[in-house]
Amino acid sequence: MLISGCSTQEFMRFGWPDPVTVQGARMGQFWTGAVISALIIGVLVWGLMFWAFIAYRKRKNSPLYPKQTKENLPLELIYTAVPFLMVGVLFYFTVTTENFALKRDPNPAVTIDVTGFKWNWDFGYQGTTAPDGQEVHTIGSSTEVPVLVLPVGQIIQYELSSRDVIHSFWVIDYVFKRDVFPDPEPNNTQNVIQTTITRTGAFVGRCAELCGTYHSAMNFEVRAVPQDVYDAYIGLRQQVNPATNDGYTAAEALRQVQTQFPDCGELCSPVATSTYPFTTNRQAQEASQPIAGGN
Ligand SMILES: [Cu+2]
Repeated sequence: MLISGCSTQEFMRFGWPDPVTVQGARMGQFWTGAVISALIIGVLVWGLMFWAFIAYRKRKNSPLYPKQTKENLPLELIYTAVPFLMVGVLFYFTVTTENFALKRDPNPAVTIDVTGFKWNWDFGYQGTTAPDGQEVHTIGSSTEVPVLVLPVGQIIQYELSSRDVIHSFWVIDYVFKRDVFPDPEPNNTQNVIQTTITRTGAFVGRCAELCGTYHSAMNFEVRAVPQDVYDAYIGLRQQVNPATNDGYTAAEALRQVQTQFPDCGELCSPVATSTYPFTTNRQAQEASQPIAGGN
């Protein structure tokens, strides 16, 4: 265990992924606390067990049956009260962590309309106007993974809805997912979530609710960039691209941003870098990837 090469920071996460959001970090603290408390209780229980095994082991002159005892009121009260106390403490931290992760600020910096459909995602930036008069949209297709460009350090609101069946919005590095319903807010479900991303990067997102044939193709990417890069990107998306005489697509805008911010590099890649489109043509897929040993 000691030489397996974990850093202390990694070790103290006890398998929790390195979070990229404020909410994920808070949930990670709860996880670490819960594991440490469980280990303390575990050591206590194991200790008592092994002490009993050794102290009361069978000896040469042991009686056939150990002395039978019954009814110890103080002891019974303690072993009823202590588990209640432990459940209570876990319950308290569960509720406060949940409240923190689901807290909604009334004034998010960016609000995204997330629409799941069979079988991709459509991301609309509220409060923006593309040259066609509509909200700026990034829509995925079977050949292009949609890249959702977002600023770091800001409160981002996601308003989730579906055009057809139930999907699930899951960015793995957020350590959080939420189902996406065709009819928002039925049965008191809350289809609005917020996150604050703490570092730049490309984070893969997936649909986490089996929704049909090409469910596995519903990949997307969150591209968390510095505020000035985001401002340049969203500014371009609202302009006409002189090269095409049409609004800038997400890829065209990213390529343009890459020239404005030479340091941005891979972070401003016009295509997704954390995942890739799936081949949806089954025959072509079989032809290009013959199954080993099969025919
Ligand atoms: Cu789906």
